[in-house]
Amino acid sequence: MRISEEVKEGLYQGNPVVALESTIIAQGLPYPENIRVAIELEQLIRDNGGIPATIGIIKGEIIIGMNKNEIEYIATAPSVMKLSTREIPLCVASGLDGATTVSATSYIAEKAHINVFATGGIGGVHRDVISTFDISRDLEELSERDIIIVSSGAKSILDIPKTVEFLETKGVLVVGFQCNEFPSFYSRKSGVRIPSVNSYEEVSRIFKAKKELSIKGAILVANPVPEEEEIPYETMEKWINEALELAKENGVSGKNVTPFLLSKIFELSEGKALSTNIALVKNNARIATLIAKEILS
Ligand code: PSU
Ligand code: MN
Repeated sequence: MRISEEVKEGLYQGNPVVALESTIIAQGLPYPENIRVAIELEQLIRDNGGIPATIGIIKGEIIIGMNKNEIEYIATAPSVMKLSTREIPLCVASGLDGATTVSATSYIAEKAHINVFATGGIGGVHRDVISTFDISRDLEELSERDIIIVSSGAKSILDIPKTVEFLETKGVLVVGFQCNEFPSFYSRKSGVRIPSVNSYEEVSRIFKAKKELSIKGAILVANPVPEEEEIPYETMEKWINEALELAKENGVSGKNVTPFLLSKIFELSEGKALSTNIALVKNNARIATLIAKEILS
């Protein structure tokens, strides 16, 4: 495991470090936007007074705080594994390249004593769960990690009510950042009500109370996409159903489902979904940095 000098120094000095995942770079966003966004996210965190720590694995080495070359490498290398926590040892032991999902990133971030993690959307319970049993490892992992994760909820390629129920079963605290509905990634609504928090300070107090009480499990801060970038729920529903249909026709299964659906939605929306995706991740990185600062103050 290698921690970059910047991140090491930041942690040592008690500065706000924010973890970022690499699956969004390698499998979530298309090239060349993936490189541009990864670099811009880091810059945005720095501009807000934080230290970015992009996490991923290159040739078997776990890196916390990838540099620009490493980000470019993971964005373009031909066979980058998509890693949930269980595959970390496989990737490390075989000396392979791997991009970390929410589950693997939160595991590694916690090991490095990073408290806050920003992403786009988390994995969840898939709509066809009854026949496929497909529930993302993200949910179980978050139930065991001591971290704050800022995400725009989950995509409605998933079954959002079941995802939120499962998070409750697993003991993951879900709070809406200045909202009381679990956001569905591209749109601000989903119909699922959640408690709301109004300030960074409130999130920080909850995090500290949870620690003092030794209650394990992440705090999922659900931060809706900015209004001006939102795609109406009904429009999304149409594209999602088309993408789901295509996935079925092509026999896509397992860990290929999420990346397949994402890329189809980008195509069907003629780029709108991509620009919304980028806007919301950036907004999450900013909010995560401000929360990380508050925790340390
Ligand atoms: N949702 C998105 N974009 C993403 C992902 C999810 O909108 O890039 C990625 C994240 O890394 C998440 C992973 O942790 O997909 C979940 O994959 P799966 O459904 O295979 O567990
Ligand atoms: Mn899955």
